[in-house]
Amino acid sequence: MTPSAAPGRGSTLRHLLDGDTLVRAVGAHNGLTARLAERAGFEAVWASGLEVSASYALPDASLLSMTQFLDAADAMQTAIAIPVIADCDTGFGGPLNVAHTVRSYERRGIAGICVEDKVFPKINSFAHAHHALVPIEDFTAKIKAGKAEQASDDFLFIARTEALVAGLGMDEALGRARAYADAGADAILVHSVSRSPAQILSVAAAWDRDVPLVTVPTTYSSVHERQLAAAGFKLVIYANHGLRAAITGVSATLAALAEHGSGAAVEPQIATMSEVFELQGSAWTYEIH
Ligand code: SPV
Ligand code: MG
Repeated sequence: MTPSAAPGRGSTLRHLLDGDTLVRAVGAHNGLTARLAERAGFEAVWASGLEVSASYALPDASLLSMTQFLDAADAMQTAIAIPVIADCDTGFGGPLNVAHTVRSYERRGIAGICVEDKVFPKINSFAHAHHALVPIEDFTAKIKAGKAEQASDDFLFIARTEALVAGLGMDEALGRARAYADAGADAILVHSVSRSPAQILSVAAAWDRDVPLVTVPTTYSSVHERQLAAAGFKLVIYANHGLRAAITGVSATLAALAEHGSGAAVEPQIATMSEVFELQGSAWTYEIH
């Protein structure tokens, strides 16, 4: 069976989240980077808004359209057999937009989406700026509209609160997380941009709903998966590590190429054409005459 014909990516993701082990997702922005994530052994791919925006050399600030994000997620899900979780930022508008988003992503076979409680247009959580949130009732209305729209029970709706990113404190973060779980979200992501995992570990310690918790340890990268699993997290998302590796690797290679004036200078450190063909699923082998 080709990856695009594989059934039920949402059900695969649900099954993984029901299990005892921490599920690991990694960020990607196109079919190739999704395939690299799958090849590295991750169980899911995060169709990262930051990565997709960066792939257009644009800021992560609600600049791309829903269709552009959807096409990117579709290319990823088509390339791989593991589930894609699509970062849908604020859901591209109000409850009607969220319902349309759910319908559109589900129809394209994507396993699930994540929607956050920032005001549209949003800016990336790492931006040193004011992060405004919509009122709780506005966001629970989006969750309910999205959940009411899905055609199968399998599609996953992850609700994300930016309360800690906005500096609103633990009570606000937990209050919002509980309200979102009670509104029907399938999993909750409490985002944090703290340097220390302490904040996020406190969230897990206080969590009192039977809804899985998701974490994105970008700034608190010192934390180990063992700690996250022991704290009760079900899903860890390494949101942008592939993108950052690509920037470093491509920059170093192109700088060396520019300096040496010969492809031979970089040949040992770049993928072979055979590997490129293999990643493309090419039906032929590479031949040099
Ligand atoms: C993304 O990868 O686009 C995310 C995670 O939403 S973060 O960049 O930390 O906001
Ligand atoms: Mg994002």
